[in-house]
Amino acid sequence: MPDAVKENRVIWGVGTSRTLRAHWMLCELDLPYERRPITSRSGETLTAEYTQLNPSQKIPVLQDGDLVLSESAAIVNYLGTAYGAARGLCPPSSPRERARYDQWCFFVMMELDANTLYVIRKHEDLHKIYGEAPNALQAARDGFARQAHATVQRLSASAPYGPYVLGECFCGADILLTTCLIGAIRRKIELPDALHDYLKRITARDAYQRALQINQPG
Ligand SMILES: N[C@@H](CCC(=O)N[C@@H](CS)C(=O)NCC(=O)O)C(=O)O
Repeated sequence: MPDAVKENRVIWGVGTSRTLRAHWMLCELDLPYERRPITSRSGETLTAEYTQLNPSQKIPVLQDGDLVLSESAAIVNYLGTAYGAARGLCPPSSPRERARYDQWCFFVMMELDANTLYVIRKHEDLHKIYGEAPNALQAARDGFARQAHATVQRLSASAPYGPYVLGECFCGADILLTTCLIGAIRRKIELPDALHDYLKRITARDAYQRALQINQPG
């Protein structure tokens, strides 16, 4: 029996930056899992079976034994907490370090994803559903660029400085940040040089390269 079936670990969803986060963390951890390659806007998230797993009808979802988890950041952090100790991928446990880690996660998910990239996706790619909204679109693009500069300041304020968001150790928050920066480049938002340097270091990781392949639809 394959390890993934034995361990009953499944990721639902491929093809988006949010599904990439879950596959990437599993690749970092070298954990076996089964991949259910459903895609967004295909109707596959609307079935009764899937809605039971995630009432929001969105990807990704992780099943780990009897645990069912949605929200890409929660999946990344759960996997790191549950399985990351040996690889230094556990979020920090001291209250202050954990607070700094959470600050990165919430900052990225709100300011670089929900408030900006997701608004751009809605009113650019999905304008037939969400409507044309040129002012909202421009504000989201400008907002991302502004928060990208804030990211550089946050990175340089992190002690010790780099190469990762918490300093010397790669962590789940780097996965969240990287997927948003790649999304911004795809949408032709200019990024400061420091973020291109950051991306060069992170995207050279073998686990990232493997996850990119696994996250391909099909
Ligand atoms: N906050 C959620 C957002 C998930 C999300 O928006 N997923 C999109 C694809 S990137 C989706 O499943 N859309 C399907 C749909 O709306 O039909 C997360 O980070 O996991």
